[in-house]
Amino acid sequence: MESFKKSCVYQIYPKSFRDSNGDGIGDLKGVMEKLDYLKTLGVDYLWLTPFFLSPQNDNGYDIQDYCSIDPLFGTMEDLDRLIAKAGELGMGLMFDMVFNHTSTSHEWFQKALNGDKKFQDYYFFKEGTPDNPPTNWQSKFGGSVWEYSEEVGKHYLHLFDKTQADLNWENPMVREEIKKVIRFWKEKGIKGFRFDVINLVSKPSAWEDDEEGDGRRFYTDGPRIHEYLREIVVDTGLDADDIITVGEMSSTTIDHCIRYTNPDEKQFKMCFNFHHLKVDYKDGDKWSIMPFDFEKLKKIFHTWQTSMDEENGWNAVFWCNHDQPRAVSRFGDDGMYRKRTAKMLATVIHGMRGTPYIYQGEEIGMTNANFTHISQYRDVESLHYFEILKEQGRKEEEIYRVLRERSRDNSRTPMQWEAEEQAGFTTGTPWIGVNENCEKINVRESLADPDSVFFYYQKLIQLRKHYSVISEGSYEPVPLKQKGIFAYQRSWKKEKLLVFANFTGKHQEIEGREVLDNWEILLSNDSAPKINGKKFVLDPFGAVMLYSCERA
Ligand code: TEU
Ligand code: CA
Repeated sequence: MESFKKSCVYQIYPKSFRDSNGDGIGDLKGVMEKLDYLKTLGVDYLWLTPFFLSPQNDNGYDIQDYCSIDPLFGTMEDLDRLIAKAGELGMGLMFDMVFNHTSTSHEWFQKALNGDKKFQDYYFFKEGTPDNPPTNWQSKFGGSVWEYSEEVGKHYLHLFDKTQADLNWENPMVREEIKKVIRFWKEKGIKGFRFDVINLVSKPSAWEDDEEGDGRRFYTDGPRIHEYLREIVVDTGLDADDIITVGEMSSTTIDHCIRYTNPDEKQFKMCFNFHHLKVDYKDGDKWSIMPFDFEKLKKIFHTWQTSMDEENGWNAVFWCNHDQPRAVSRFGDDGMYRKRTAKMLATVIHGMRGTPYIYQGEEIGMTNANFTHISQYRDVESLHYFEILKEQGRKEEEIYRVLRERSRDNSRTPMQWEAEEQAGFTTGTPWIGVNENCEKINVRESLADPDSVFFYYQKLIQLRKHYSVISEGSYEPVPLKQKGIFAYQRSWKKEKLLVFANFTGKHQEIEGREVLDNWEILLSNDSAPKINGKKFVLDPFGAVMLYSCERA
């Protein structure tokens, strides 16, 4: 297995990837069927979002039993076979560890409800009357973070859905339970672990109202977070070189992420942050839309890339996941220039310092869902916000527009394998609708076209393995006077890499680097720009990667 700096991770949302038995729900055997496809793409790790026993209120992020497989997805035998087959093909599996909360159907929570004090201490049960919750904090999915339990006569904390109760990490017994789960999967040969909203697990000692916000400032990157993470990682041996770990960090800061990922801290190998994916939130609100702010996007990338570089931190770099709208629809043109946009965005991410992540369907340029009616949506967050926005008095038409842009279901429509009805995802009725554009956008078409988005990703993955300047190089922004161009330089020993990406639908002339004619074009997303001395022209949504190596 390659080091994580040369690796690429592919994210699978099993429910929407491939259904092997026609019940409309993707499953582990379905993943198994597509391993050769993933091998052809060239990725090193397969991150599977949770397929553990769960009531599926949040599509598996509400876990009832961490060590068994939900029958919806298959059996432990299916999983063993998948681990073995992926291993033979040189791909490791990455499992999704959801330790901020459990489902309220988890045995621990059920025992707590039955009055068992030991298990009540696994969660946060706080005094309060039904109408008077302990604090005014707001859940990430809308509404209060507190739910009153008649059985216990207290409120319990849930930062997400009310069926996702937050675990009390202050309790050492909880941390031991978590270590047991990690050891269980590690012994099965799992080489990768993703930790869901892991920077939210250290809660404050005092519970107070937040007069400025939704409460996140009290529990995000909380007081004992670094101590907890180090303890979990060291005690389970996740700091070993052959293990890859990534923390999902919600509303975090660069300083914390440096600590989360600097090897001296013995925490994670890398982390996700989401600041670059909020540049189209009007006034920071996910449910108010505006065109994305390119200058802000550029600044965020440049700042994170340089700071993590300077302090020996490491980023997971990405545009897409199962919580985000599709990047081609969001940051470019998903009509006429769809393929070019997809490749341009890929160039930006895959040239960066960090480990790139690809979300299923991104490699064929899949777009947003374009749902038009609430009955098509499945996500608990979208369903909640549909009601909340209505209560706020927003017009239905506007709410639909917001959901079309912001719903997490945009990325959860079935993977498009074929042009046929149901996109080759299932022979039955899919649990969520297939995008109508599967006729045009699908894997079969991509594999038949040597110029496809798929083969472009394949190339980018190979380049990272081949060129140390991509996997190891330092990062420096390239300032340009043109608007809408994202540019940076990577440097490693005698090698240099320059990346230019045009986020606009116009031709743009790039000028000013004297040495340009000594550069070789490694890759470009359309017709290669002709470099004329110090100048060249980038096509609409064009991107180019240039390479130079000083010879002694
Ligand atoms: O998501 C964390 C998270 O806070 C966001 O991505 C969230 O979905 C969004 O900001 C709400 O606007 C993780 C998982 O990736 C997500 O699928 C789960 O729903 C969530 O944790 C709870 O486990
Ligand atoms: Ca199935």
